Amino acid sequence: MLERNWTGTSTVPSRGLYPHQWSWDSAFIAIGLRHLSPLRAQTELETLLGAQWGDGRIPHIVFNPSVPLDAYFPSPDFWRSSTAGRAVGAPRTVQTSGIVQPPVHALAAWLVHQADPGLSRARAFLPRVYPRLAAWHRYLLHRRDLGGGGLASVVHPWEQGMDNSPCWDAPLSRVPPAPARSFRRADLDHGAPEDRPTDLDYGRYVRLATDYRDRGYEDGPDEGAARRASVEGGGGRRAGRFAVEDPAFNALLIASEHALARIARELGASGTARHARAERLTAALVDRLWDAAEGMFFCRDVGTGVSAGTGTSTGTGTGTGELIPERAVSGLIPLLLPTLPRDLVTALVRTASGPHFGVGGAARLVPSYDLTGEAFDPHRYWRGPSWFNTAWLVERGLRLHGERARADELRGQFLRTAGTSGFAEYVDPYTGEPCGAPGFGWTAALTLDLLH
Ligand code: 9WN
Repeated sequence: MLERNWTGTSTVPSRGLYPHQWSWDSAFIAIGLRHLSPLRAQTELETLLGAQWGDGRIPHIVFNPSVPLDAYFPSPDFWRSSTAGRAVGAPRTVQTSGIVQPPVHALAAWLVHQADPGLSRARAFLPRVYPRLAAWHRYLLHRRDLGGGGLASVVHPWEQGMDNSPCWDAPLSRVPPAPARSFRRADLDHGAPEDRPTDLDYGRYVRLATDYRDRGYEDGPDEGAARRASVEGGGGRRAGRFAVEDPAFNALLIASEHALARIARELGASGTARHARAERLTAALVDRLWDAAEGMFFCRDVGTGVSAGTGTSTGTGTGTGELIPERAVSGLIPLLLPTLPRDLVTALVRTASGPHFGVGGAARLVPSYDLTGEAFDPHRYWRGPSWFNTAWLVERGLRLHGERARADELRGQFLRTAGTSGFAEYVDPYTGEPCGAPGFGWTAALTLDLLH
């Protein structure tokens, strides 16, 4: 799979449906590739980082210029990165999207280095990627703290990577959809409509991306202005209609911050300040997104018209700056964090194996959404199906916290289901039936990782 999806400088998630380079896909793919070819794994990350913007953002798609424009929507002529994003430092020579995806990259870079430290040192891999990864985290922590509580916000469902999760239903309902006739969905040339987001979802995705592009991909005032505004009591940055603090996105940022600390140490600097920042972020994550009664993390809605909440109570979720009471796999992923308080670990493990997710019981892998939830659909993308990258993250978290038997069980299920599904993009959480694209990059790569 990984040979077939390799383009010479990076790996596509799937030849048909996703013919370009995707940001978090590349990080997961590098984590698997390191066992096969550490050089290719390094190259995968270097290619992605080569498309980084001047303000530090790593774009969610790096377009392959030899792929026809109509092969994927939205294409480079929609994003217009090199012109619309000029003020915030979009690269001139490579075309990219203007939004981001979860920051798995520093974690991936550290794991790739560890697979072959000799090659890594000979190629000065870490000295070259470290400043870029540091700038990426700086962008997220400074430009994207839209809720004012220290966490990064996503400004589009595509940024969080779980595109049509029911978590987005309430905040997205504030977004008027772009007219269906204003764009053509190339995804439906490859995927079954009942496995994909709806046309109404797409209308809203297009509206949000168009508005962001038309604002020149600006995220808000500079740091000095933000500080002045907060001293004057006006809040910090400028959140748009859609702005959400997501537990998985922030947990991956924290895990990557710990990895950056290790990279700094390897390069002869001190990692202490970074570990300390990761600790502060863990505390902010717990303070802002943990729901003790539900035993899991939720998203917080901080979009326009929504004042940044400070408490942890669950509200109705729409327009109030409160938690969005939808149980999704994203809320289990902070299990990955090394310094999560023990009582939260215990509660998360209980929630994962209980009726809502059925991990190790009724479900295969980890369903993307609450099995008992009203919006649950076993085939529709991130509204129920099990995905391999999230199962890999939960497996890692279980193992880290000493839940060896549960981790072994999940690993076994992962490997069996990956094989029988033809390395599918995602599967029905009850039957394991393959859905979405076959021969999917991160499914193959993470299989390799679990085999090692
Ligand atoms: C939009 C590439 C990407 C993944 C996302 C997944 C899907 C794209 C789409 O495919 O999103 O970015 O066109 O649906 O949801 O997680 O990175 O594999």
